[in-house]
Amino acid sequence: MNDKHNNEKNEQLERFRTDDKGKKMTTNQGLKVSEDEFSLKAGERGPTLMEDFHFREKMTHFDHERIPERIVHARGYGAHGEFELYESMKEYTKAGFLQDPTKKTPVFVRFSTVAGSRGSGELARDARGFATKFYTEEGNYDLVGNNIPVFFIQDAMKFPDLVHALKPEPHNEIPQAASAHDTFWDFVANNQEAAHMVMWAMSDRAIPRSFRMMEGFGVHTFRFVNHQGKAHFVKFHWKPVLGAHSVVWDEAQKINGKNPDFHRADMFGAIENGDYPEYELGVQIIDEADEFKFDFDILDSTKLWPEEDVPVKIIGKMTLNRNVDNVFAETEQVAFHPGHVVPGIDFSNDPLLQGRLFSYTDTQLSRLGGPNFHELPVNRPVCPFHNNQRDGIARQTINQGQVSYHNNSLAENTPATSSEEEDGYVHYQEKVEGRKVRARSESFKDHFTQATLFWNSMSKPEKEHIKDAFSFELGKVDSESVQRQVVDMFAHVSMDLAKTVADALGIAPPEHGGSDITKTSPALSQENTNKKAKTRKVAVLLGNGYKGGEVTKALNALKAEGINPEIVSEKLGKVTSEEGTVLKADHTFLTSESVLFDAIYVVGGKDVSGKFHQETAYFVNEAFSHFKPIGGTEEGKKWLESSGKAESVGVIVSDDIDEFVPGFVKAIAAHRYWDRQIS
Ligand code: HDD
Repeated sequence: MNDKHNNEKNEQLERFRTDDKGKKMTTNQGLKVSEDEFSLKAGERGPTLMEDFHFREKMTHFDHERIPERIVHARGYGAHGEFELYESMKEYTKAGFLQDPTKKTPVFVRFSTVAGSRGSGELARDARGFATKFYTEEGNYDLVGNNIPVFFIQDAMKFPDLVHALKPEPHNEIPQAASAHDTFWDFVANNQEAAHMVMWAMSDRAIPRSFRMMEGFGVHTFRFVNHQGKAHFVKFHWKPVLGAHSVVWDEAQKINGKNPDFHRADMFGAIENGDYPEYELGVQIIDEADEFKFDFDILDSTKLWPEEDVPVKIIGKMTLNRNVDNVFAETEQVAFHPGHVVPGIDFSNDPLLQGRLFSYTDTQLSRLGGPNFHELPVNRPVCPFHNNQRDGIARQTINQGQVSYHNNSLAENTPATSSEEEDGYVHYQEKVEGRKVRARSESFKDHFTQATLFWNSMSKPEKEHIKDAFSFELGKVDSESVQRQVVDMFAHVSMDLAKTVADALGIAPPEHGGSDITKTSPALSQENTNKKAKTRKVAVLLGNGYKGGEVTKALNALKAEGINPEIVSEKLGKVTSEEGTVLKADHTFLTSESVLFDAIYVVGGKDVSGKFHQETAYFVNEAFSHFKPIGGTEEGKKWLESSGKAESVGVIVSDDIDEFVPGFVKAIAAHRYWDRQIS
């Protein structure tokens, strides 16, 4: 039993785990196998025989190992953990898992990119899925969100169109995991409600440094309902304790080549290391009476509630502390659904949410092959479940008894329904009236105010990154008409943005546009996030002939701050100091690159080759151009001084380790030095 961080869910999963190591091989029927290398043949060089049941079983199973990948969010990474509440939320909701701060709730989280296939590079410019399954005592509650608080469209009716436009183009299946192509931007220009989310997608948010360093949002407006039946509108937020951080676009593209598994490797390593990723759960709450108090419609998923207007109340923390045992069984087969709710959490009339309530079960039917996917270990609730649903493909439960209908007398009308007092789920009795119409509400028609709010809230470097992102993406679009339409559209967000992009594309600047929105929301800028050095990865460029005592002292001091230094040298194995002591290289210049690290510590050594110098120059120059902190002692310090970099911001050099380490740790926590100039 994997008893680290045990809880109800882990105990349940334990019943399904099996370890084949050390066991005798059998067929699926339990028959011991005598030979597993050669098929049964009529003579050594003869034809294979039909009666070879072992071959047939082995091959048949293999032939059917794959299931359809998710239509969106195919590339994902899952982990187990738990959620603890800071304070009871009973004033707002009767949800059992939000009542008692001493109670911990097991969770499973799956992070994902949206557009790419199952094996695609993880550093795509894309939204990230952030889906959480809370295994509560009242049933599973799924918060199926993204790392962006708004969405491209307002009505689920358009979701297939959006996804068709975003996915690789159908005539040549190009490009993989990228929005930089004609159909996506054609969709954007002709469905202008996308303006706000596109601003986010072109921002640093779409290239996170780590799943551990990104926010999560439930996006839609939901309802909290308390024991007295009083409802409030609510939006959910996950705030990463390490802060929200990103890489730069050039780096993202290189990481995709050097290590397309970068995000999962980062997550897996952090959890195995005991650096458990933590996210605080926040809620924004609006009284029902205030529904119409805002200059946007709270049912519109292309709008956020500025945190300065509706503060985020932090109510608990989720810690991810256990990697899965088997990616297919858990991460691939987990089935999320925004409609998996518990008493005390209800829906709003957001038309995007309402459509999602249909789509998620429907997709599991083809993906997981039938209606019994709730029986898969990862999907089972930790509380018992009883009803009259029966049979279907791959049914595992053996329902006893004669009766499978309601009402009945033969089983005393059980399984019985529960009243509201007995915690039966009762839908919030919102009064609804209106004509049946297919229309967009007048209150959903402003597509640009919040897009400009987002733009206004960005720091200067963040704005530069957005301009570059638009210029990159539209630079990959073949149709000049589409480029023109997009530039004209975003002129309504910012003339500065639109003109810069037009210039980069070599097309005429927009003639009309501009915005008179001046409001900002500082919470939207990643400049204002938590900044910590803990868990950051530092490449230590080390060659033979370094000062052993000094380097060991520096490495230990960095580790004491929770930083992970990894030694990069010319070869794997021993790197010998001038005193003859030895450190082990974790990587070579061939197997690693600066883009895989948060910071570089250059030490060098007295006995290094010309090639070492050349490789170091490449490593450091690249990290420098990605605005990363760089440290140098010994030969490294000299090299940084002679190359002119030592004077730049975020470059820390010293001969005194006691002085060097605190300065370097501070620089690592700062993450990036955007205003760096080559001196
Ligand atoms: Fe969705 C998967 C998040 C709109 C239909 N969605 C999926 C996943 C996430 C989201 C995180 C992956 C879950 C996992 O890890 O298994 N989706 C969102 C958010 C949305 C959103 C935050 C807007 C606020 N989605 C949305 C709409 C529809 C769908 C409007 C259709 C009406 N989404 C799906 C789906 C998927 C899915 C096709 C594919 C795999 C799955 O459901 O299980 O049903």
